[in-house]
Amino acid sequence: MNGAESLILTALNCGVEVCFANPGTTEMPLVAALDGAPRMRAVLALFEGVVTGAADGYARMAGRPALTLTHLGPGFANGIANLHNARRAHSPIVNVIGDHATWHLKADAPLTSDIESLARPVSSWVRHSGSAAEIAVDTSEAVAEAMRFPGHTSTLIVPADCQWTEAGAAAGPRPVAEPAAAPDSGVRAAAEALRRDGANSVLFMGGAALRERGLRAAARIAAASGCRLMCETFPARVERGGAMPAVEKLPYFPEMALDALSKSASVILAGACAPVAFFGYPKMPSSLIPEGRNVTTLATLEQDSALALEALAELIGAPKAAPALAAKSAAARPTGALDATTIGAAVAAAMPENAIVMDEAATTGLPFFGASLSAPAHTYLALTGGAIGQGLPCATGAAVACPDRRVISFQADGSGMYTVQALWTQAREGLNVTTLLCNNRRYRILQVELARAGITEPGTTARSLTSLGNPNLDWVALAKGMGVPGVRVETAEALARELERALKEPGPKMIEMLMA
Ligand SMILES: Cc1ncc(C[n+]2csc(CCOP(=O)(O)OP(=O)(O)O)c2C)c(N)n1
Repeated sequence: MNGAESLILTALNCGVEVCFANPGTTEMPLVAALDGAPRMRAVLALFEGVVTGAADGYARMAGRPALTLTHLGPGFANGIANLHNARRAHSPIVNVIGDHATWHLKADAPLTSDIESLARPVSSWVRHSGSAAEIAVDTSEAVAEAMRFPGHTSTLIVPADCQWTEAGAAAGPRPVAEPAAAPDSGVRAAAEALRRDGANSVLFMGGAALRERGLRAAARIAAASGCRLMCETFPARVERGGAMPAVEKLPYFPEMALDALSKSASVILAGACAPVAFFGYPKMPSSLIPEGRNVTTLATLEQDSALALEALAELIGAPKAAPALAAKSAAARPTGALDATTIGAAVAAAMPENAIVMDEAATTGLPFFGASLSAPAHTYLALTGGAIGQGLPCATGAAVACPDRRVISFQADGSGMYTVQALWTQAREGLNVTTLLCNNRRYRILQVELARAGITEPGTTARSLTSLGNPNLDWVALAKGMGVPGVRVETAEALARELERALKEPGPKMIEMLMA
């Protein structure tokens, strides 16, 4: 067995079964090793941003890492933006990067670069394998580090000669520590805050608190105390709809977020950091918690927030089961032109049970989260790190992880163009992804930001730099060129009809929503 074979077999031994890849010459032994290991599903993506974004989507849904396989420094660098998003989502990922043969590095061949320096900002663990014999143990450690709660990115750099040289046997998995329990003092302090401030408090949640167990405990706490349930503006994963409790999202713009939190005397953090503004604006604070509020940490992101929420529910004597939600009337089907409100309502009304929604719909996506509360049970994924171009790849990875679930890729046009190649991977792998493309032919958020900065009459250049017209993008044609059938709609009625049809058919589909 050579080093490359020991890497793939060790990864399999550790429960890693998917490799999103865009390889080159320095990864040829690994490609050959994948050829000999059919249990490892190898998925080709035509840009490294798709490779890493797909690994993020896979990890969020599977709860375990995929491998990414990229080529030297430049190939890996193409994938960094989505690794940044994955780091913010705390997704477990194991990056494997080929490097030149050890003895060839000093020749400074054209593709030589400092791979470790590129990897470090997006990896909690980086190792350059020193020999073929070490690769198995290195791989096992990389997987264990990725699985360390709440999830991390490991990067293993493997020189080509270490891959092709004879190695020892593959390694087995290393034990992964359980998440740390939150201290009792935090539970007691949160109970005290709820006793004092009751309905004037907010339970602000992120991470594991937004999964089913945490949300059920949060609903019990809200029933007993009257507190408000809120989540991060861009959560990695939330269970929503069906029997899940009503959780509000903290608004994006700082004025609105400060206003939302100003109504409460206490903010209790569960699996989330204290919220900060996405950007600094003149005369605006970084913190989104208004001054004078009481901030209590029930559980940090690194601690078991679901367990802490259950302990808090017990301590305050909350009802044993989450109260039943008021019966929801079926959402009314919108009619007429397509805007953010009609699109949000139409999507929420058409969603099947157990769907996965990847929301990179940017400004068009805003009303959807509220509307989705009345949809059947589903999983909601957001763009966590603000680096756009994550939606189509993440939806792709989620569909690989969950072949039995329908994935709705709710996608803004400008962001979609960064990693549009993901559609080709969806077609090739036959993935059940329905892309709902919000074609507003502009970078609308940037136009909003210009207006917020007081530039109400942007000049020719500012208008040109925030417009996607001239020429207009034809998304049905783009999708068709990558093997994904598509249709264009211009009304809410047509959207509802096409979405219903697409969700019954196997394989990927593009619905281009031409907005008013
Ligand atoms: C990697 C990266 N590059 C650039 C930006 C800056 N940026 C933020 S939003 C945006 C445009 C978003 O436009 P679109 O996706 O069409 O959504 P819309 O605002 O129209 O709803 C850009 C360029 C970013 N956030 N990330």
